[in-house]
Parts: sequence; structure tokens; C-alpha cells
Amino acid sequence: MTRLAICPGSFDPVTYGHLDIIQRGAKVFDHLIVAVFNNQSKAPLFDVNERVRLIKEVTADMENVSVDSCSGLLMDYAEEKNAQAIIRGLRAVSDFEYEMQITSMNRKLNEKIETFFMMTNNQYSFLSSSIVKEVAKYRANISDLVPPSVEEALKEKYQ
Ligand code: COD
Repeated sequence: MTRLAICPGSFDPVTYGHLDIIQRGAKVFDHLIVAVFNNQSKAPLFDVNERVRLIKEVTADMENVSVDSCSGLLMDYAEEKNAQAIIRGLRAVSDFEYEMQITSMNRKLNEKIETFFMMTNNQYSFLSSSIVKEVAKYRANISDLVPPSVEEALKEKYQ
């Protein structure tokens, strides 16, 4: 049986922190789908097609990783794909409460699909898409936070 996991998120835009989790997840599952969700309450900076394109570019060398866009409930998507697991990243204790909430709800929606948490590399433990956007807006150096193609896309957005 192929062991398939979903790595869901907003990825607005993808950072080296996200990539760290994607790489770790891809090592322990046969296939990993990075699922870019389109139904966020706050308006994203990058539309879903741009976010998918950027992730595809930076994961092009990862053979067992694919990227998809989705809307609706994560657990419906995971069921439709026959996934066994959801992979989420944990940065700091501050992530824990939010993750507990969504994992409890997801488990109520579908008990068969397990959620796995992976701790990020220490160097990315304070990295988020929001922080990247905040500093990119003021043209600060973000080359150690995001891949070059994402840095370029952010420059274009804020020029
Ligand atoms: N290091 C490690 N991991 C990181 C880092 C970092 N620096 N930054 C982010 N991550 C991880 C996050 O922990 C997460 O696991 C993943 O990368 C994606 O992060 P984000 O911030 O892009 O994505 P979120 O948290 O905004 O995604 C939320 C979802 C889209 C998954 C959620 O809203 C959802 O499931 N929506 C669908 C609707 C649904 O099913 N709702 C019911 C659940 S309550």
C-alpha cells in the first residue's frame, strides 16, 4: 500500500520553514501532496495559482512531492485522495493551541486519518509567511528566509 500524506497550508508564500517540513514529511511517506488552501478568511497576497506555482518551482527536485490547490474541508480532500495522514509543522509552543484545536476538529470529522507533527529546524522556528511579508514590504534582506524565486515574486508584489 502506498503511504500518502497531505501537507496542508496557506503557503502565502512558501518559506524555508515550510520547505523544511515538506522535506521531512517526504522522507517518511511514499508520497506527499502539498495542498494549498484557497478558503482563508484573510485575503492572501498571492492568489492560489501563484502560490502553487512557487511551491512547484521549489519542490521540483523532490520526486515524491506533488502540489495541488484545494478549497473546502481538509478532511474531505484527504479522504478523496485516500491519504493516511496529515503532516503539520510545529515551530514553538505558541503553535500548539491552534494545532490542538484544528486537529481535534479534524479528528471529529474523520477518525481514520491521523495528524503527525514535525518539529522544524531550530533556525526556522520563528519564521512565518506573515513575518516574511512584513519585512519584504520594507525591502529588508529575506534571502535566508525564502528561496530566490519567492524573494523575486515578493519584490514584484511590493515594488
Ligand atoms: N517551520 C516549520 N513549519 C512551518 C513553518 C516553519 N517556520 N511555518 C509554517 N509551518 C507549517 C505550519 O505549521 C503548517 O503545518 C504548514 O507549515 C503550513 O503553514 P501555513 O501557515 O501556510 O498554513 P495554515 O496554518 O494557515 O493552514 C491552515 C489550513 C489551510 C491547513 C486550515 O485552515 C485548513 O485546514 N483549512 C481548510 C478548512 C478546514 O478543513 N477547516 C477545518 C479545520 S478546523
